[in-house]
Amino acid sequence: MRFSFANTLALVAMLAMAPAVETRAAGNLAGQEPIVVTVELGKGSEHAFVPNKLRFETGKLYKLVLSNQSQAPHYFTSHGFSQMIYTRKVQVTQTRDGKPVTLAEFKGAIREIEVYPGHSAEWWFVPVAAGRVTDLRCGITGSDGKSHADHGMTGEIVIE
Ligand SMILES: [Cu+2]
Repeated sequence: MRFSFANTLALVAMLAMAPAVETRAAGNLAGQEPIVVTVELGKGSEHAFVPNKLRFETGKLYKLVLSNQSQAPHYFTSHGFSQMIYTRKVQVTQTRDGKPVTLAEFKGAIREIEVYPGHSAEWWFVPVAAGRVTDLRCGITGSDGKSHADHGMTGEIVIE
C-alpha cells in the first residue's frame, strides 16, 4: 500500500491529535493487533542482524521484537527509520512463572535501542512514510577497535 503525501499528512495529524489516554476507537491505527516481526541481534559469535532486510507497510501497527541471544550487547540504530515511523511505545518484558510481565514502557520518539545478551525489547510503531534506508547498524566497538557494523552488522529497511 503506498500512501499519498496528503494521506501521510492526514495520518500524522491524526496520530498527533490522538488523546493521551489510550482508546480503542475503530479509526485508531495504534490500537490494532500488531504484526509481529522478530530480528535477531547477533547470531552466535557473529555480528549480524537476522534478517538484515526488513520490510514494513505504512498505516499498519508492528511489534518489532529485537532479540539478543548472543554473548554481546547490540544496538538497533537507524536514524532514517526513526524518521519514517510513529512510535507507540517500546517495552521490555520478562517471563515470571511462565507468564510475560511488562517491566517498563517507553513512549515518545525513539532513535536507537540497545539490547543486552539474553534479553529482548519490543518496538511498537506505525510507519507513516514510505522509503528505503540503509543506515541500520550496530555501532558498538569490539576489542579489535572495529565496530560491529564494520563486521557486517548493518541492514536495510524498506517501508512501502
Ligand atoms: Cu552489535
